[in-house]
Amino acid sequence: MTAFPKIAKIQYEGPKSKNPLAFRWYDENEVVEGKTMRDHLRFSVVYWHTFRGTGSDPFGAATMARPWDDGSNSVENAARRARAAFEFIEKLGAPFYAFHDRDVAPEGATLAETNRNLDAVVRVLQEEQRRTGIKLLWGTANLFSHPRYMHGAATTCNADVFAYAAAQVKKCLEVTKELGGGNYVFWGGREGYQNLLNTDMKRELDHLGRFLHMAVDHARKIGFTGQFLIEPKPKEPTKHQYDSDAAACCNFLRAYGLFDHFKLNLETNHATLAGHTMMHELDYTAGQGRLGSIDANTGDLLLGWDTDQFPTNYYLTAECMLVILKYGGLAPGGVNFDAKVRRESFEPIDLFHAHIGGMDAFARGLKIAAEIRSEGVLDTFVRNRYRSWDAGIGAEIESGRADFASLEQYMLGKGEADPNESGRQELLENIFNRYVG
Ligand code: XLS
Ligand code: NI
Ligand code: NI
Repeated sequence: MTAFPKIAKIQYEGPKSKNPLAFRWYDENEVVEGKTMRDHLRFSVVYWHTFRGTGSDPFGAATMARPWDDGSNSVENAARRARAAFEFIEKLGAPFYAFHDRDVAPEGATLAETNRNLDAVVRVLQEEQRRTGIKLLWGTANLFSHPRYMHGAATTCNADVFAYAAAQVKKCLEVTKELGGGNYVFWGGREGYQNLLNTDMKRELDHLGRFLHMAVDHARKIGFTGQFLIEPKPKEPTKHQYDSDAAACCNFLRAYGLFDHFKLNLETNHATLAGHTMMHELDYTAGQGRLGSIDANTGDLLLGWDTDQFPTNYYLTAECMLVILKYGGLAPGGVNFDAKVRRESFEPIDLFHAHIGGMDAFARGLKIAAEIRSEGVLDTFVRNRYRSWDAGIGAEIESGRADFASLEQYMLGKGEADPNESGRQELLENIFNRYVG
């Protein structure tokens, strides 16, 4: 049985191609800045949207046509779906995938039964990984769908639910290790609050810190050496998510002694929900030495929630790649398409169109960013803009040799600061356009 009988392996055909089932920019073997596109971008397909997304929304039922999926909760159906997923990822030519424990295998009546279901599907995943060479970018536990998690998981008011979540993450960590996952992600799920009148925020944050320390300890115990990642998001499903943005995550990690154990998995639509650009979140995080991986998607300017659309905008991808290249890449992280097709795009072929578009947009962004870097116009401008710090008073301040008194002395002698120069924003935007156009 094949899930996508009419589709052959997607090939690179170059920018002039009009074939909707070919890459125009993503040539996995093309070398950019000394590395292949495949190694720069490390594309990953998400299991949850791509193979579990039904197209249902608060106003209507499922729309997706997925002929390989009988809609049942059986382990057999889960196994068949896993094989379809690997056929898709293989034909697409993405080297990685990512999953939540509960989207690969069905929840059972008890934790033990659920774990058995997961083990059964993990065997299929293992087989398919071996057959195709596709690797697991990251695993994660779904600690938000089941009603038991209504008040959160690590930050719930119900200690039993915390214990359940711990058991679930323990198992998911072990499975991620078994499958050779390079990373393990914690997205905050329902870790946050709807109303402070019923919430002990300090206690909840302390519990989250405790939970993540337990995860670090268990990873050490079982010899899991993958990278732990936290994924910031400011709202949805709760009004205020604790991991609201990159800065909040870094502060939380520092406050709870977890900074060295975690990096961040940044998602474009989460950045914009937080009132930031993705470039801001990337630049801030990388500057803190905490850039781990990205969830590639985009939001809609007119909608205020996580619409998780596929990225197609070259400006966005070029901005992302500029920061990623500047800080030396994402490995062992990658570019993970945490994105879903619209509910009106219900045919299996739409999954190909969506991913091909996203991969091409990032490949194009990579090339634009590399060209900008090779010509160095922006770098030169920025370096020159800060030249007052390279010598004289600036160097004294940066090296810690200056204090308020010495700076007062300096300024009393000089009388007035050196004049400012133009920031040239419009010129730089025009220069950026030269590369994108
Ligand atoms: C939800 C998150 C989620 C994580 C994985 O908004 O993006 O999909 O990436 O739990
Ligand atoms: Ni995500
Ligand atoms: Ni998201």
